[in-house]
Amino acid sequence: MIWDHGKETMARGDIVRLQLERLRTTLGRVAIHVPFYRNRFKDLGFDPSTFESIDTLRELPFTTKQDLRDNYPYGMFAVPLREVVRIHSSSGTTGMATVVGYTRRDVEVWSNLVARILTSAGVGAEDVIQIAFGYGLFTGGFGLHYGAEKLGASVIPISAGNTRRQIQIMQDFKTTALVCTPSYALKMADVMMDVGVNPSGLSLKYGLFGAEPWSEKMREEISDRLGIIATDNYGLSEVMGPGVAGECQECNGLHVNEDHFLFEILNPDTLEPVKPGDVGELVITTLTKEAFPVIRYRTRDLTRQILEPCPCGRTFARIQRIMGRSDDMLIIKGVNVFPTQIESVLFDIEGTQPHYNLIVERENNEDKVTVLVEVVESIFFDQMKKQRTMVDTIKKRLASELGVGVNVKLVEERSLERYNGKSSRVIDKREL
Ligand code: DLL
Repeated sequence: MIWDHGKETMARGDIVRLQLERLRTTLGRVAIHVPFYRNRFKDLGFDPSTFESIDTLRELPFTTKQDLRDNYPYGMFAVPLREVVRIHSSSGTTGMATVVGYTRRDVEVWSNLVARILTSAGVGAEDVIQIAFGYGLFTGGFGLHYGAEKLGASVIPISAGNTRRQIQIMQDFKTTALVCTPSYALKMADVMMDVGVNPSGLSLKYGLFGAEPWSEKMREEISDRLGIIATDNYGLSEVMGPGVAGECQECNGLHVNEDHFLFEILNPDTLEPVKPGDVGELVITTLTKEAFPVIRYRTRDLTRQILEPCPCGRTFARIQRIMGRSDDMLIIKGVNVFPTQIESVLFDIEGTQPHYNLIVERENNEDKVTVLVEVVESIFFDQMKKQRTMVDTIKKRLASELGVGVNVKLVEERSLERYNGKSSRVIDKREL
């Protein structure tokens, strides 16, 4: 099923034409209504009414999180507050939060885009969707909620936390689709085991997970343990929230809603486009947002475009799952490492649990990483020799996969923190 067949299967030429038309309108609107953009355009001598080709966008400057902070709270809004019907805020995990607004039409578009993502993940009007994202300033709860209602599904707005109750409700209300962060899904699987609930006795069929980076191995783990099709969906508050991109049931990359967002993938150092298919930073321009349009917003998220057409029939370009944020990248002896790469290796080693922390310290101007990984009881309480063999195995596998060595420490099952929302597995002890 495709939610918006007319749009989601458009021919490339039509997509580009629509993008150009919408881009021209957006540039014109921000030039009139947002002093930040008006001044920038003036300094550049750029007149949006002469905008003829999408390539020209590259001549415009980026919008960064700092720009949004400098204009806190409402300086980047393109409409008066009278027209704003909703306000959300980014999670502020990397500093001061930013504030975003939506007009009634923005909320309508948002709901439709999330309905697309739910549909592409296999969910329909007959489904019972348990939304275990936080409701509040975070866009996850309300974003998915409005999309699920638009779809006509039965929505359980349970929000995050109180895991035993989540499981009880899942049983009683016969939830068919679970929506939360991947780390929370894993926690639910653990708690199900604790309380003796067998996931195969539940009605769950689908899991839509997002809001944080996760690996392919983690997808396998969640799918196997909960017996569901687990799909990835991506978004960010500054651009809209969830609904920017989502996977179809091919589970091989996320379709970007290209009729509403123009994406570029750039080399984060040179800020030039990468070669098609190469990894780079995602930069997004909104094409239809009324209250909070952004031009060339630097997401800091790293991904690559998947160039092959998707068998599902959707023509919107696909991006690979987000590897991580450029700010989360560790540089160990000059080698770039993402936490999700470490996760993939750990998930593959028998005896480890899919729970880990990375402690990052700085020694002689280099990052030093210690991986704390939970191991099953039988290993943790076993003789030293077995433990040492396990540490060696993990170290070797990590070294061969990452191309650089890290320290490894085994910890007892269930000793590391579990997360209801976005996980924070990196414990940064560097004084930068
Ligand atoms: O996390 C929006 C969202 C809610 C997306 C629910 C999907 C589902 P923020 O709190 O502003 O918004 O955080 C945005 O989270 O720049 C990425 O670094 C990360 N992120 C979001 N989705 C994914 C994903 C929401 N599927 C930031 N994979 C983004 C990896 C993700 N990282």
